Formats: sequence, C-alpha cells, structure tokens
Amino acid sequence: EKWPRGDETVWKTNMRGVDADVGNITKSVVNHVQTSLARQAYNLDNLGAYQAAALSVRDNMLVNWNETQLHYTRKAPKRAYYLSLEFLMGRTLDNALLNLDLKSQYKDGINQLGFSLEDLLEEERDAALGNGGLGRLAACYLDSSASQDLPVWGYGLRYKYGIFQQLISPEGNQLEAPDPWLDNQNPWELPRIDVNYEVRFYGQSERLPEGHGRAIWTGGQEVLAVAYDVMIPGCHTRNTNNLRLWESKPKRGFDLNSFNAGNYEGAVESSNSAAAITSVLYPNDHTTFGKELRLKQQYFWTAASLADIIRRFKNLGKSINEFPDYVAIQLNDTHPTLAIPELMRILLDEEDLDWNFAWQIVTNVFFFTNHTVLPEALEKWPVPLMEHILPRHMQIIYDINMIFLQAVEKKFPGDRERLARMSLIEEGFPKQVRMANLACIGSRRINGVAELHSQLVQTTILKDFVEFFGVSKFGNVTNGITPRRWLDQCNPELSKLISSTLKIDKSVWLKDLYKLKGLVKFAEDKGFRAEWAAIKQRNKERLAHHIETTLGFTVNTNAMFDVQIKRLHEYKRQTLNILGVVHRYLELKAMTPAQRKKINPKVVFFAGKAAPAYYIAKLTIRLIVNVARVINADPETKDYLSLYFLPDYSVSLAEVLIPASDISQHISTAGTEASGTSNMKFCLNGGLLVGTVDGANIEIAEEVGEENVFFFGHLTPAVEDLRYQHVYHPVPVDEACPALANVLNQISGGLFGDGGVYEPLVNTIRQGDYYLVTDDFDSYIRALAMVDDAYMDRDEWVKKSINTTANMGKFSSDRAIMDYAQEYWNLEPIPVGKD
Ligand code: OAK
Repeated sequence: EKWPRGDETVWKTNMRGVDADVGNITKSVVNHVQTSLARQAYNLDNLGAYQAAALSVRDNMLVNWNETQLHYTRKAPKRAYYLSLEFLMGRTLDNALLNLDLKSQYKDGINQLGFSLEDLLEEERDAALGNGGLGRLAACYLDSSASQDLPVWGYGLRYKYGIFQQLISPEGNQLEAPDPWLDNQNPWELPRIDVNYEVRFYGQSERLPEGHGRAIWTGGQEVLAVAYDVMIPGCHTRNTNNLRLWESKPKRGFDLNSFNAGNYEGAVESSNSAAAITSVLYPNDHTTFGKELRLKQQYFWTAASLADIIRRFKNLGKSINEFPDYVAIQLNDTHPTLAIPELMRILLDEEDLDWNFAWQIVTNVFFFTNHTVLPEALEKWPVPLMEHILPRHMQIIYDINMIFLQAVEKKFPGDRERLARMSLIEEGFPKQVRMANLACIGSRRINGVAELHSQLVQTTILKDFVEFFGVSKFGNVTNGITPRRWLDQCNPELSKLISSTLKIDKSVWLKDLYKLKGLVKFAEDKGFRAEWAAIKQRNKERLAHHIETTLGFTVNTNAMFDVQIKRLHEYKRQTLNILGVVHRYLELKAMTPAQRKKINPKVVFFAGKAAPAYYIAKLTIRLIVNVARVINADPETKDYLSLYFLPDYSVSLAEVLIPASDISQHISTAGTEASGTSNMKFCLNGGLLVGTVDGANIEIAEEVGEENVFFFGHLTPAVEDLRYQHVYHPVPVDEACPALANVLNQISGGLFGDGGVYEPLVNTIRQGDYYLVTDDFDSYIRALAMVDDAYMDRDEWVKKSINTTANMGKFSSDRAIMDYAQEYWNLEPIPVGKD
C-alpha cells in the first residue's frame, strides 16, 4: 500500500512542530486555549494557561517522537527496555522546554499573553510514581538514553495515585493523604486505547504429556492492560524516546456471564478488582510485605511489557532465536523478575520451543541490577500465593530450579548447604520463592550501583552465585544523575556562569560533563569566586522565600544551610543528625552570650517521607518536628541554630533545596547505602558533603579529592563485628558515648515534650543499636566541627565548592547509561536526522 495516502508533499510540508518563533508559539498556545481546552481568554487562569502551554510544547515533542519511532523502525537496531515499577519523573514542562531549547521563546510568548512562565511552571503537579532513589534513577536514565540517542524504552505502571502526600500534624505526626495527580488531566501522556493486551491470573495449568516442559494455562481472571505513552525528549537532539505505562481495565467492563445470570453486583465487583491493580503505588521503600495485589501488579506489568516487546520484535520478521540480538531487557531490582518465567512460558507454551533453547534465549536477554543489600528488601513470594495466582509460572520456576540445582550439585558434589542456599525455593512455612536468586540465574549479567556496593553484592548476597557462574557475570555501574534537571534546570544561574566561564555552550558541556573540569583553574580567580558565592546566596534566598510563602517561617539566609533529604530510614540515620542537632543546642545553651557570638550560625533542613507502617521512622519525624518547635523558639540560641522539617518532600522540592545547600548529609551506616544519588546532586551544585565511607560517597571523594569531603565513622569491614559486640558484649551508652547519653537523657527527660513518647526510638539505640549510632556519634560531632571550621574561612570554602562541582563529570547519568549500553546491552546510538 502506498504511503502516505494522497499528496506526499502536502503531508510533508505540514509535518512540522510549532515553529520556534514567538509568533507561532503564541498562536499555538491560544489555539489550545480555544480548542483543546474549550476556554476563553477573559477567564483564563494560570492552570489553564499552563495546560495550553504544555499542549503546545507537547505538539513539538510529538513530531520528534514520531520521527524517532519511525527512524528506529526503519533502522531496526537492537533496543533496550528498562523495566521499572517506579519512575519518579517530577514535573515535565521546564525540562521539556530546556531539552527542546525553546525556553526563551516560550517565556516571551507566555509574557505576551499576559502570564509569566515561572508561574505556569508552578501549576504542574509532580508525576511521583516512585518512592525514592530507585525510581528517580529510572527517570534520570530515561533522560540520558534519549539525550545519548539510544533506542531505549521504559515500561512501568500508570498508578492512579502516586506516592502519598505527607502532612504533618501539630504534634509532629506524619499523616498520609492520597495523591490524585491525574485529577487535572495530564497533558504529557497519550492514551493508546488500541495498544492493549489480556493478562491472565489464577486458573489451572496442565502439563502436556508429550513433554518439552509444555503446559496449557486456562481459566481464572483476564484483565486488560492499556498503554499510555509518555514522551521523553532528549537534550538538544531530535531523539525522543518513550515511557510506556500500563493501566489495568476489566476486560469487558463487566463479566457478561454473571450479568446474564442476574448477578449484577458480582459482575461490577470483578471489574473493580481489575482496576485495582494499577490504582496505587506501594509506599514501602526497601521492605516487602508479600501482598497479593503487589504480586498482581508485578505480573500484570511484566506480562503486558513482554507481550508488547515480542510483538514489536515479530514485526521485524526475524526468527525467534535472534531475539537476544534485537532485545535487551533491564530488570530494575527484582520487582520485574517474573518476566523471566513469563518469557519461558511464552517460548515454551506459545512458541513451542524446547526447554534448553528457550532458556538459552532467556538468559541472553535479561540484565539485572540490584539496588540494596538490606535483607528486608530481598523479595520473597510465598509458594502458595504464587501457585494460586500464577500456577503456570510456579511450575516453570520449579523446573528451572530442578535443572539449576542439578548443575550446582555437579559442580559442588554433596554440598547440601550450598544447594539449600542457592535454591529458588526457601524451605519453611510457607515455602517462599527467592526472587533475587531467580533474577540472578535468569540474567546475562548482574550489577550493583557503586563500587563498594557491587563488591558487597558479590561477597554477601550473591556470593554462591559468583562461585558458581564465575566473577565475569557480575559487574558494577556506578549510578549517575542527569545534569539537565539537576543543574541546568534547578540552578539556571550557575549553569549560565559555567557556560560563560568555560566559553562552552551548555548544549555541549551538559552532554559531556567532564568538561566541568575546566572550572578548576577559576577556583583561584577572586572575581569568579565572588560570582559563585553570590549565586549560592541567591539560591538560599530563593529557598527561604519558598519556605516563607508556603510555611510562613522566616529563615536566616546568613546561616550555613545544612540539608538532609531522603526517605526516612534507620539505616540512613536521620537519628544521628537530629541527635547531633540536640547536642549542638545543648552546647549553645551552656555558652555565654559572648561565646555564642563567635559561633557560625546554622540552619538544618530535613525532608523525607516515612513508609506509613514504619513506626520508628515516623517517630523520628515527630522528634525532629518537636526539637524544631523548641529550639526555633529559644531566644538565646535561635540566631545560631534553627531547624526545619519541610513536609511532603518531592522532586520539585529537591530542585529548590539542593542548589541552596552549603553542606548535605549522607550518613548511612557503612555498607548499607548502595550508592545514594542525592549526594551527587548536591556536589554538582557546589554543596559540600559530610558523610560516611559508604556507597557513592567514596567515589565522589575519589573524584573531588578527600580534602573536599568530610568523612567520619566506622568503615564497612568493622560493622559486622561492632554489631556482634552490641548483642553479645553490650556496653551502656552512658559509658560508650557520654555525649550521646546526655542527649538521650534530655530527650527522655522531656526537653522536647513528653519524653515517654520517644522511648521506642531511644531504645533502638540503647538496645542493640543495629545501625551503630553510638559507635559513630563522637566522630560525627567532630566532623561537624570540622565543617564549621572550614566554613569560617569562606574563601577556602568557595574554592572547595568550585573544585567539587568541577570534578563531578563522572556522575552524569550519560556516563552510566553508556556504560550499560556498551558493557551490558550491546546497544548503539541511533541519532535521528543524521543519516
Ligand atoms: C527500593 C526498593 C527495593 C530495593 C531498593 C530500593 C532503592 O530505592 N534502593 C536505592 O537505589 C538507589 C538507586 O540505585 C541507590 O542510590 C540507593 O542507595 C538505594 O538505597
């Protein structure tokens, strides 16, 4: 059939985006006001204007998106798919304008229409389809894939409710409210009602007698997966990739059989349960709960994504044994591990391949990234639940396990303990399926997310697998962050100063971040240092203004800004930080006014959400809020130390906080934070870092120089022994660390309100102290004192700040994604419009 239909030149001359001149931009925005929104100029508010502007920008992206997809189809390269249950995208409009290089034109156009672009940007709601680091990493990797012209698509779920909204009660308790982010229509997604797949749950699986491990799976519940596409524009390239999010729908709106039988309510109920699958993001970070609906989410998403990937592959007309030459699938932690038995099921039961052939394909397609070594995050699913929901997959997992354990037995004869450790099934009541083991044996390669973490993966949780497969199957890809959002977008003044100083256009250095190295020599330039410091100061004022308008507090912008923002978790040790604040407060109280005057004022900021069922994490928030209440009201000390807990942490809030930070805290117990990525964001924006020798902190110090990082605390190899000591030879805190004991006594004694409330939190330290707060407290306080001293010499501090930014090139997510492309996926850039 002829394409396009009709007159080709008519098509081609009309297939353009909105021309980049201001006249066309205003025309396009007004047109969207009138037609897409059916509104009029006289009653248009900021929200309406935002929506019209967003739709206009979307038109531009769509042209590029279409062109990119056509280009990929024609060139038929190998593609990679990033399967992540979380994509913490944040806002899109500003990012899209910058990547498309249209920001100044839209700014002018919006102005001409009587609005301000800055106001419109604030109307957008965050797309917060993630909990923390793992979800934000996925978002940075999408930005880098598009910017590096890599043919990569993301696959995830279109949750109706993202991460909950955090409210803080007057007593300091975290309350959770739903996040109805889709309520004002989402201009960034394209519903693809025609792209849909049926996904089965429950039912029966019958093995076929003739073998090859085949079976037929029938009955149960069928749910429809409908695609929604989110465009991912690359930076200064036409390449625009896709993030495909699935929504669950009942297959027919209601169950016809029950309907005809007069069971109207039952029929509607079944349709409700289908919609429930993608209704809400689970808000537990680093913990698994074995909930049936979560397992259904995981299967629903992996089954729909694989069906879509296979359909696209089949359009190439290749034979199935070439699948690994055209497809790489990255598993973001173990959440999508069911894709492994699902692909086996398709190859065996639908494609009729024999077992070994199918397994050969599977183990060349998947790649697995581990994001934590914390035991509570290791996913395990009860066998009875799996058998009930996914009977065919449970059979396949048993078959994989049998064949695998035979191979282990052959290599390590008679080592029964090893077999028990490596089995996909953990014995117990009930038995459980170990998803990390399955992901490991079903993948081509496995990686951790920072050097230390990758070593820990290989020597602890996957040690047996390294011994079995050999070390070459295991690797490291140190995380990265996108400098587009985390420098150019969130810190436009610094970005401008960098471009003018280096005399390099930002379109160049933002995509080759090692170019920042050129800033090193300007650290010695007094004028440059003054400009650098002035920008930090204005960013602090911007944050203070934000806090003043949203919370009504007046923040002292002459103080050092000290920031810790991340999920609340015992391993991240917000406790250490708040106890350190109390320690400093007690010190200030003991001083004379004259002594205090010599002190360098400090404002401490916390933000972060606690999992709704994580009692100790919520209690930590309560303590922070109540310490803030007391010390901010103390006339003797408040000029020297104040404290804020900023509610409802989000990507957008991070974009205001990070550029304003002088120092940020990354103080996990050594060996517990796999990488951390906010550490990179702070340093890229010229903030210094106080931290433990953990995760990517180590590599940051390697790059920026240890003299520019404030390290403290015990090292990873000491942790195991210290924990043992706490349990078997406990020393009371009063002896082990008197300074800490004093702080705990003040809290228990009621300095910050009813001390009894905090007993459970205080007891985590007094008893067992699994995260070693006691062991690290003194060196933490010393590190903070060194920070204070260093800050006194402002000139030296600014030099450190410049040298830090200058040496952050390694931490661009462009470097990380190219590492995956080359060392894992075997993928090449496919730039649009360059051939
Ligand atoms: C969340 C749920 C299960 C397992 C891991 C996570 C997670 O968010 N891990 C975090 O991943 C980030 C990206 O790799 C790392 O920077 C963090 O250190 C890690 O805790």
